[in-house]
Amino acid sequence: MIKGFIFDLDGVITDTAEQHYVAWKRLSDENGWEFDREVNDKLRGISRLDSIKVILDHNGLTMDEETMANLAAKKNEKYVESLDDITPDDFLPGTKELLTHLRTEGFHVALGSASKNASKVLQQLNALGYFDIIGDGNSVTESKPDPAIFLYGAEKLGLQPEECIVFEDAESGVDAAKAGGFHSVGIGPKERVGHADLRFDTMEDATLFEIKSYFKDLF
Ligand code: B16
Ligand code: MG
Repeated sequence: MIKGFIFDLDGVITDTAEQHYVAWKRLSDENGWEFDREVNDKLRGISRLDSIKVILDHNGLTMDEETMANLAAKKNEKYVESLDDITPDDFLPGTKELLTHLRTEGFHVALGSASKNASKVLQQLNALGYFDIIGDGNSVTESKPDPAIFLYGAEKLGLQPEECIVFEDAESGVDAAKAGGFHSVGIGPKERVGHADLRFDTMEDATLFEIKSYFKDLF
């Protein structure tokens, strides 16, 4: 029986990938590293520290943990500055409607994001009221594809993984949902999230009607 939903943030609730891109690009330019949108797409859903490791690896560079942490902190300063520009108009199309529908029908809802800035983003969107629990990069130490963040959300909601559907736009996020025993909905192309139980191209397609029709034996 489905009683709860756990949503990833970037790529599901709103699209902060562009702000992440601009901040990493500025840091890369300052340091003479090569960084483009293709590399940025590999950072989808992975933690800040894992992201800098991907960028350094792409440039054939290695650094000690402290230097990497300092550089990642610099990127974060740039990223956080840009979050002030997010407004309640920046929900991905369809997302607000789904969250409202879930509230009306009395489902439990949690956030399960890798971002340490998730609360700030939800605040800017005026979206905090849609969530019973905020699970973010500060809640657990293990990153996706480890299921820790989703297990945290389910536990705080008082639910078992099999009672929850996870929404994810990242390959590692769908891997994490599956590893934790959750039902999964992938948002994005088949090549990225085709391994989810159910996949939609966009959040606009992901209506509660469609979800209930697919998981009909679980509602
Ligand atoms: P921060 P999600 C992820 O968000 C982003 O997709 C990823 O690009 C970012 O590195 C990660 O959050 C950490 O974000 O630097 O703000 O802690 O998709 O898990 O909501
Ligand atoms: Mg995401």
